[in-house]
Amino acid sequence: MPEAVTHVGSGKVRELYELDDDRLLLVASDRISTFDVVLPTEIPDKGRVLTGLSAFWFARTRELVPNHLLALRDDGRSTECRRLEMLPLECVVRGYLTGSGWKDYRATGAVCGHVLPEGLRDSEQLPEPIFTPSTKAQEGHDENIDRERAAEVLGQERFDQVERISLELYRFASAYAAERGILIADTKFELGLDPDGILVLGDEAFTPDSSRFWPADEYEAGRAQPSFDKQFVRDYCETLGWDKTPPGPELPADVVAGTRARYVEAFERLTGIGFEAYLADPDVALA
Ligand code: PZK
Repeated sequence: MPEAVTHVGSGKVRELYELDDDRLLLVASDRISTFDVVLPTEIPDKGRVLTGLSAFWFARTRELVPNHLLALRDDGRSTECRRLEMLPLECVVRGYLTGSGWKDYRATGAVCGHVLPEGLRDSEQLPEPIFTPSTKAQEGHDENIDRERAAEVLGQERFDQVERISLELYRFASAYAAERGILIADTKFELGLDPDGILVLGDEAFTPDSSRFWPADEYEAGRAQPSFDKQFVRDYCETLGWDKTPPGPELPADVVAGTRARYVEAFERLTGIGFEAYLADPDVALA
């Protein structure tokens, strides 16, 4: 008899269920989005790769900040989590200038109130990583907010703590990943409070869906970087002349296989764990 669970939320490619008053179940599907559109074709095991990676990072950052992970289920794609009071903003850290950061910099010379040196190029590494929070949009894109506004929303003391922890997490994971050939250009976390008011890391952490992963050996400032995980999908979509509005195109088998292989490669490089070993026993990601 399956347990009765209430669906409490959907992300683009994940679902959230209530297990009881204190616990949620976060389930990562094999769906993939590109250009902000979820495609009709799934990437087999993508949800397991992302869940395993996130669990790996949670286990390795628990001394920096506690996290919501309670248990990994045997299916490899579902995690039981502590229910938190989530902060009303997205915690973004950027180590490289890309996406909306690059756009804001070109327009204003600053990103979320961080005034940056002149003359930085597309995808260039920043002198120091910066904390660039954004609002949680109900639909559409999150909007960058400056640090003054974020400090108003959270209170100065909590803001300072959130910024410090976000930067520590990014520095730890980006250094670790860079040694394994993957640049984490930027990343987004969700932090929440437990019933004692302790700051806890929730959601997923340092997955290719919550971060931009770039292949280190192809990195070159001054141009857009290939995506470690989604580049085959993007390249294929560009051959179609698709206007990037829903519905998205079906993916051919070779694009699916190549993309699956890239996700598995990211998992194995970062964790040092064989993906088959993870499937046999997901708890190896926590060891
Ligand atoms: C929570 N989201 C976003 C993520 C979705 C929705 N531990 C937690 N406690 C309370 N709330 C949340 C979490 C977490 N994680 C996260 N919404 C609520 C979200 C993934 C899938 F459907």
